[in-house]
Amino acid sequence: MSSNAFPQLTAEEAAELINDNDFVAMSGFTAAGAAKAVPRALAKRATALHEEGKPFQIRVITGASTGASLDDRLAEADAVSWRAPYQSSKAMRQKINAGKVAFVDMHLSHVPQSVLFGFFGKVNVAVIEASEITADGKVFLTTSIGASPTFLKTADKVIIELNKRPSRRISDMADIVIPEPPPHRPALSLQHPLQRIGKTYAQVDPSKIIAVVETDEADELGGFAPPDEMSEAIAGHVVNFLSKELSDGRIPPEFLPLQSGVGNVANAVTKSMGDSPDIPDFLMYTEVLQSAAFDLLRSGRLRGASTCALTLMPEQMIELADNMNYFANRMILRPQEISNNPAAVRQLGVIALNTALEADIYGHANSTHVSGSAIMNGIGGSGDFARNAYLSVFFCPSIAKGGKISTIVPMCTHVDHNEHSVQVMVTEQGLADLRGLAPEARAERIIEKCAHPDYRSYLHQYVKDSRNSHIKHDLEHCFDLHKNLAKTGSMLS
Ligand code: 0RQ
Repeated sequence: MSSNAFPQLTAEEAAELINDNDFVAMSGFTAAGAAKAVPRALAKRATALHEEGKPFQIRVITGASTGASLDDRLAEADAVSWRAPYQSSKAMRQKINAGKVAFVDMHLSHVPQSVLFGFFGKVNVAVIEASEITADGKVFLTTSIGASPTFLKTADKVIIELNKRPSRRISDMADIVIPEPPPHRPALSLQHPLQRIGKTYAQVDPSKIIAVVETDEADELGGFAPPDEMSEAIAGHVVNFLSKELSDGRIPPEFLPLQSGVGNVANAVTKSMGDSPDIPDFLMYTEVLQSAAFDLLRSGRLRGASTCALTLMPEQMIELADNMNYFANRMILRPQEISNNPAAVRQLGVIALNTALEADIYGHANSTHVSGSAIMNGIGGSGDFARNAYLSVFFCPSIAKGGKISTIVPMCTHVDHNEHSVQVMVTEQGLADLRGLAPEARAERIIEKCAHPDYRSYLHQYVKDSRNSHIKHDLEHCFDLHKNLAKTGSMLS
């Protein structure tokens, strides 16, 4: 599996090769395929150095979020000064919101090109998980591709975590290509989600490899909660809407590929799509393949999926490895500049299904910042898909924190997806189809269909009291619900 051409080091020895203030690019797109042993050792090293009163912090870029060994351990050790493009770690989030880590929240499709052109400076070291490396520099990646091909190409030095746990055959699903840089970039030729346009491996200049660290570890994935009443209600509205679009001819009879975001509601929606007799067998063109989609692949309801990462349960990983001939024909793992490529999303007619933290009565959506300030995870790939989708759907529960928060508000405190990119808004209360509606009609529909009944009269009154214009707002009062929440812990008090 490993080539003896490269220095075989322990994780601790490899961590010694990374210097204070280095810019370090690590593999990982969700916890799938994330570097594990080296960041854990780096965290220990940082703690030891800090105890001696010595500085040690690195700047970290990854494909997307990662597992506990990377973001949690490094954040807890105060070992990170700068982080991009996305994270979902409680410890990292706390450091960011305390102003101790500078965090750059980015569209995931932009990451490889930004690194390739040095927008953030030179990558000193890449730490990449792989299942095999050959003497001539072919790197077979594991459960995600992310931005690893570009990190391998651009980094000065490379450390490979050679993980023997994931099946080596996972890379049969990989389809890796780094598009030519602009202005000579050819049009992306993807006529079908399962079309192959690349190779099964990434390439590295073998002379850059300073260490190979052997590991045997599963991805550090959390579980999914089984669908509850709320997520089933949201899923029900989405499925009814899409089946009506299909029967009315606004979705072609063979259906369109789906993108589904992260989390339990997204998982429940995917499951309900599979359960519905009104939805034909379908395809996915997505960035994260979660457990419900894997079940649908097995049953055949999902005809195939293009993704950037496999966010699967450990038992599903075993099943995948045992049935690789079946799954390898139905799944493609792509780098994030292809899985999230705006041109591909537009060309294939992807239906984008993403989650918001809050939405306003005119249809802007906030996916990232609680009350406009505290980061949750980041925009991730939601913007890549929402802006370019055939149909862009956002959902969230109508209330949070037991009703103290309405997720439908007069004005979003932070906008990730503006009204032009949000065509359908859904909560457990109902679905607001916003297509063709001018602002006042959008407000009426969102309040009636999506807002929780406890907040509807407040929101109607807000519109009524607002200054008459194309978009009716009252700049003195548009954040009153948020101000109440900050003062009293509840929006309506
Ligand atoms: O708080 O954790 O204390 O209970 O926020 O809320 O409802 O569990 O939401 O886990 O589905 O995540 C938008 C964050 C939703 C996610 C977001 C509180 C709520 C709870 C979490 P607790 P839920 P989910 C592909 C696509 C952006 C990236 C993306 C996300 C916690 O989906 O990160 O889409 N999306 N990527 O109580 C204050 C509000 C709130 C609120 C909820 N309005 N105000 N708190 N909460 N609404 C993947 C990738 O890109 C890799």
